[in-house]
Amino acid sequence: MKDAILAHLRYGLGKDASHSSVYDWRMALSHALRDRAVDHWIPSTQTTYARKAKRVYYLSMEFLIGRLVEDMAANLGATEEARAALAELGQDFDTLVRDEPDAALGNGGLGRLAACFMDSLATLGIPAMGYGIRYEHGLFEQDFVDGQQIEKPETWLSQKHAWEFERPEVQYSITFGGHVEHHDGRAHWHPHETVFATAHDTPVIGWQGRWGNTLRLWSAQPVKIFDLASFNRGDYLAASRSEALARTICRVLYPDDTTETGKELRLKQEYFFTAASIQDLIRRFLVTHDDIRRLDEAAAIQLNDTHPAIAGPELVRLLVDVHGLGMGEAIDLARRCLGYTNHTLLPEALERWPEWLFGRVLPRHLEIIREIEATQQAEFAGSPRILDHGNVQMGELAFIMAHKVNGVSALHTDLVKQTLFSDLHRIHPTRIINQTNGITPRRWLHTCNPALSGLITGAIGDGWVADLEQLKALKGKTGDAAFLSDFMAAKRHNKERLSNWVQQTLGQSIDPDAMFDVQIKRIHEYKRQHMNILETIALWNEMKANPGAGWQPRVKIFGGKAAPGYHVAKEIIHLINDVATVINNDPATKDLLQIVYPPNYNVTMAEMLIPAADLSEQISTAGKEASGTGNMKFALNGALTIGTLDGANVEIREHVGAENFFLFGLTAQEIMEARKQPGFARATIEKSPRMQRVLQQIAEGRFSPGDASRYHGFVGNLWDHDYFCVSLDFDNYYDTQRRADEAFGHRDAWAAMALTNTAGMGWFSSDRTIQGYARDIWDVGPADAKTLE
Ligand code: DL6
Repeated sequence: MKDAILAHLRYGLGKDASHSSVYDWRMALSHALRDRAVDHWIPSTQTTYARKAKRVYYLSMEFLIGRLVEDMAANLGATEEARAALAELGQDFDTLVRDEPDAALGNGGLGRLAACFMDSLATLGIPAMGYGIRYEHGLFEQDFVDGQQIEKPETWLSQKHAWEFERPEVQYSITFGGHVEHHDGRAHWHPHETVFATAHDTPVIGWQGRWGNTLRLWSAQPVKIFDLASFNRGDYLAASRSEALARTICRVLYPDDTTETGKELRLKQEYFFTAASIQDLIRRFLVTHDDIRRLDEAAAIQLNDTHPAIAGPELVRLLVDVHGLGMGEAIDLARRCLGYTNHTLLPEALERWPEWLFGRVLPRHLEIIREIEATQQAEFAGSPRILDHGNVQMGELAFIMAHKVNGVSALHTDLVKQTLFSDLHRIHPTRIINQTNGITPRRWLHTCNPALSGLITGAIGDGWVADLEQLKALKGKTGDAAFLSDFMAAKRHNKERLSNWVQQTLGQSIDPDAMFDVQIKRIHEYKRQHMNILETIALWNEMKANPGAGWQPRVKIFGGKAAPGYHVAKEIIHLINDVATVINNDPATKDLLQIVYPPNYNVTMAEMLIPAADLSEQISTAGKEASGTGNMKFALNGALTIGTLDGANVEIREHVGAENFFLFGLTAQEIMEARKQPGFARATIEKSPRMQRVLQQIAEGRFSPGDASRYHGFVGNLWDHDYFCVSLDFDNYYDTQRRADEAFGHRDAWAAMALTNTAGMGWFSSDRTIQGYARDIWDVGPADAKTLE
């Protein structure tokens, strides 16, 4: 390892050890690790080709991979070796780990799920490729100025990405616009614009290097660097038009995971990476097979939400226009290859494109969608339409073109059947299935929480890392006082680590003995960060009114970004920061209640916050959070959940036991009923003096001195509208928080509950989820049984 690092430093970076920066050392270490990754990766690819094994193609607009050094070293079993080699060279492994940019190629849960799935696919030895976009700028960087979010461009590619291999030879033409002619019995698409998609491959190595898969991200290149004739005429803009389009397509990740942007560029991004991926997988198929009609035997294509739903029409287009299949036959074959995962019921997140826009960008695909529509209507008269009121509905398209459609938690899947796709479900009653989400135990326990993972390994061996259900063995330890004490010592260690970081980065001092109560996720009204901050104010009021009541000290920790155009979410951020300024500086309560909101929440921050949490806030309006995966990470790391019966909370509660979960709030059914009552919020708030008082304080400017009207709109909306039903759950939430306070006061009982959470979370490994997809959707298995021995 030491020699490899030095060789990369010298020959890869042209540096000698005495003049190398942290960046140089990190690159050298990464490349030394990447060499080892390649030694697992290439044989895996060779085996897949040799056995003509079926591959999974996971198409996703987002892969929220975060930093990779630690992950790669851990999966290769090389962490200690790397640490020791660096120490001999006078370098510190952890410093290099911290130097790596956090690759934020995703918005939140959907993108992080894709990253966890890649880890599990490799660990299980299932041949797979993740396909996505190599964004030049990932999710924006968040800063707070006077308590308000400002967005700055993220720049992870300003340094070289250490892990990737550029593949200039793997390049496809992607075309847009123009018109279609029909002659010689065929369609001829004459596009107006073309860019090249070029592959960049990152190896993804499973636990203990058993298997290696590929994350292939596409970047766009101009078809000609510039048009010399236009340039010579002095028309400089025209000269670089192709270059401009290419640069724009991969420039940014859209910072919004719930609302349709309506932007032509977004449609082009979606088509760009999907078309490149489909061409690529067909080319690969034809290396080992000669009959395209058997594509489904070798390729399972999974659509991560509707963003790549154009894969259906694109595959049909290639099968018909290039490979000469009949339309009906092509549609059937495409459907056998495709699966679609739905991740949300929120109507604003369901993609639809105006037909005129869609037809302008993808004229041939619009024709094909009409054919798909006609075939569906011929077979199932009255079926819901893909083309509806002048829109192309991507949810319906994805559903109709997939042989399986899955939801991401049991409750979500039921709601998909009952609400979103109820008519399609009636027509295709076996198509919708559930695959409850999961998380990779490698990153979300083994690597992010060495204190706890070391303790667990000491007690039950390290088999749990690849077989998380082995954590069940810890249930036998819930009565073992010595083990519980070690378990809480690990938590304490993580809380101290976080407290030190908060002190260093925010200059705020927090007490590691207080309860660390954490809500980290995108800021959204349905996730109800505003209910949390209203409850914080109510608690503060009570603490001031009854100073001698023996209050349990708390640190309320928030983290999360708001979509730049989402006004209310930004207002919630401002309110949290305003409330923090007042409460954190109140001498009467500052030792009892602190609010911490570090800016720029990302995967790396999650890796530090989650192991340090005592209480996990999963408080969405029931029926709105499709699954959640943060909820799983917290419980696995020994936090108790305060939560509603929403998404995967329902299943987490079943696995850890109702007595180890702080449940509150209305059910999804009750929420739907309650909303039907006009004026429900006002009537409820009028009966809650506690909530009334909090709203009054906010409205009077208690937290915005000098700008009393700052939150009038926000408060008015809660009184008169409250679509996300904060009013209906507020008092129950407050009371449940006090139950949590009480429970935290009994440290031994709390420790046993926390350990029961860790012990009960084995089922939520993404390995289990991927086995479910492999069995129920993809019909694939490991290419080489030996890799799993
Ligand atoms: O399935 C992953 C993740 C779920 O855990 C979250 O509950 C859900 O909100 C999220 N959905 C999206 C939707 N984006 N779009 N479109 O990110 O998926």
